[in-house]
Amino acid sequence: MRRRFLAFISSGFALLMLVGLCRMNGTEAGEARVLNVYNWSDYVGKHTIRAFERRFEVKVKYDLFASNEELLAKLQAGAKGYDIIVPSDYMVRIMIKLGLLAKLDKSQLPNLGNLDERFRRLPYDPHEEYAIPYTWGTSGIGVRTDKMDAPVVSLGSLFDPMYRGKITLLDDMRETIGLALKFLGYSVNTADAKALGEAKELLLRQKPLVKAYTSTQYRQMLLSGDAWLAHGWSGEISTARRENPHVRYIIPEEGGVIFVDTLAMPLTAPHKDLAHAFINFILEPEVSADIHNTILFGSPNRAARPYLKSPLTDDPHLNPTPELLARFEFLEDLGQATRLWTRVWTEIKAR
Ligand code: N2P
Repeated sequence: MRRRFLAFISSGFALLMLVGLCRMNGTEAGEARVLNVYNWSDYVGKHTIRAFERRFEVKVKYDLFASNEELLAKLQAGAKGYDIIVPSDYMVRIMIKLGLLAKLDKSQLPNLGNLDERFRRLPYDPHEEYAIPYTWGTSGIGVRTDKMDAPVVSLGSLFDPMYRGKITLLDDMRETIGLALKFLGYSVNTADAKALGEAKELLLRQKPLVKAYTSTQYRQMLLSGDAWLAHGWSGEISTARRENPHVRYIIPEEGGVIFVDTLAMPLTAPHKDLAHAFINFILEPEVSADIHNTILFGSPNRAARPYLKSPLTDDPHLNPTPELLARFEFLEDLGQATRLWTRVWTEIKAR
């Protein structure tokens, strides 16, 4: 009995020693088993997360945001658990300015060379210190072609009383005020109070036609027929076409917003080594191609190109000509004008 007890005690002791050793070996052994990813919805490949978990024997925890402003607010409110976040170009610049991002250790990112040169050292992060391009895309219009008498070519359709109750707009200050500005012939980055006033009036007049301001439901609403015209993002709308060929993503003749979304690490990321492993994994050609063939947003990865398939490779609205691209603008940090924009947006949403 006593011997059994001693054996029990000593095996317990051995266990405690082991746990202690793991702890002493750095938090890694004990904690690095989890990677916390904060991403947009439907923004990863079918197999990406499972494949990463298996290869690195870790668990990925996944959380979703629906706009860059939501992501920023979350970090500013002190959220500390995230290892990987996915801010767009202009938001990377803002986050760098606010000191919210950690510098990347490029020695842990040997696959960086797979990126297309055109996506290296972009203006929002000129030394490629903080953010690695993940996708690119545009915002335009999702159309239920079977409900239209004529092809939709202009943003004007979103303001047409004929489609009352069948229109959705993104629940996104920059995108939706940007859309109104574009329609009026202004820049999506204007700080001009008069231009913003006109955009506000236009959006308020349009409001009775709008079924919903949503960045997450419009795909489903197009499919169900609750929406016939949806302001939304290129890849996301294009994926709806797989389920219903009457759904089509179109680039309006006025142009719109073009973006590069990135993988970045908050300064407070608890598992930075694992975060690097994740970014490097995503940069692998076949992993990357699986993501893009799934979500239908553009790929910045040159080495993945041979694995990309239709419609990503041949849909003209996912591969706009340089002439069409010239009508698109990247969003910029609005600086001081952010407050004016926020006020306008609050008024539009509140009324
Ligand atoms: C996809 C969201 C697209 C991100 N669900 C736009 N920056």
